[in-house]
Amino acid sequence: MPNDPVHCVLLSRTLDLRKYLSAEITKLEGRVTFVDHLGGTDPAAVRMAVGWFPHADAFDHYPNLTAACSIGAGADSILVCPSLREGIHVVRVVEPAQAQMMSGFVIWHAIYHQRRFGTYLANQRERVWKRLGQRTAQEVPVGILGYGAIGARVAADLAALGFPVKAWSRTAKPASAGVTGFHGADGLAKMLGETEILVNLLPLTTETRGILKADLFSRMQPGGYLIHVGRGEHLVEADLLAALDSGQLAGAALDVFHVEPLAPEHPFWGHPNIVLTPHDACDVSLAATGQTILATAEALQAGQTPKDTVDRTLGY
Ligand code: NDP
Ligand code: OXD
Repeated sequence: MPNDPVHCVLLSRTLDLRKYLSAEITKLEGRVTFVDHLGGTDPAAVRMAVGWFPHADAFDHYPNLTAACSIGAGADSILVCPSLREGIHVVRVVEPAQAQMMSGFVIWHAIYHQRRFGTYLANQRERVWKRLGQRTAQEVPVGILGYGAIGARVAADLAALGFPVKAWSRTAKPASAGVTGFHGADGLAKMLGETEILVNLLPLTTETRGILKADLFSRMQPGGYLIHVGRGEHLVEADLLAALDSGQLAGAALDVFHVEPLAPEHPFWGHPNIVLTPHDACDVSLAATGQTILATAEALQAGQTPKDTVDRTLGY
């Protein structure tokens, strides 16, 4: 006997999820029934949600909801929702293809810094013919904050290109080719002292909010470069501007911001040493999101904990 479709409510105050997920909603018909928030469906029939920045009281409306899927790798936009009660499984999307795309994005910025493309672009605008000198990848040490699904791929790819790579995680990791692992506060201090390019791939949690600040920048090698693709709230924006002004950092690549979209008057836009992108390093594919939603619905029907459920006590 096939199971009845699982009712899944779409919860977002920033995105039209019905439009965003339309192809997957059609594909999953018969297995998952998608309903709109406060759209007239019996709230007691709703078993799960798919969400991205849900309204503050969203979960209060659905007494039998036991799982909420993010549409991204990070689940922080759901975890911070005040109405998310105990016992709701929060699920994120883990997709190797996203890790590969993120890696390409980080590599581009690492080489931009190593080969001084920012200066070449500025010189071109002024018609200046000037050779700037060359450094091999081996001369440019990289530190990665976050050695998880994405950080591990980025670390391995940068190491394969010849960069000396160090990666920092919460728990100790086994040694792996070309990448030295660090963990804990001492590990971070040690890694930073040997880091010129710092890549942020941490999840946003109570422990990591505001981690990119003056003290951290001051412990990196002078003239360093920040590649920030985690979450906007990891960064103390004024501290970044001060580190760029003092030359402690030579530049920064920023993909995520406290407030998105970034306000037109924000100083980051016009800064000569910042390259910014609109939270576009790499989305998970819609197909992967659809698979996560379906797998979560099937787990609920089987009475199991969904795959890729985050640890709510750790916040990722
Ligand atoms: P994972 O959960 O797989 O990895 C997280 C890593 O961070 C783990 O290595 C974990 O350590 C480490 N970590 C967490 N907390 C701490 C801490 N307090 N101290 C030290 N290390 C810590 O996440 P993903 O790799 O899949 O994604 C990382 C983040 O990247 C996402 O949460 C999201 O914010 C961001 N992202 C941004 C995108 C963009 O377009 N800009 C796209 C996709 C993701 P341990 O291994 O010990 O658990
Ligand atoms: C994600 C993102 O978390 O796109 O996947 O930021």
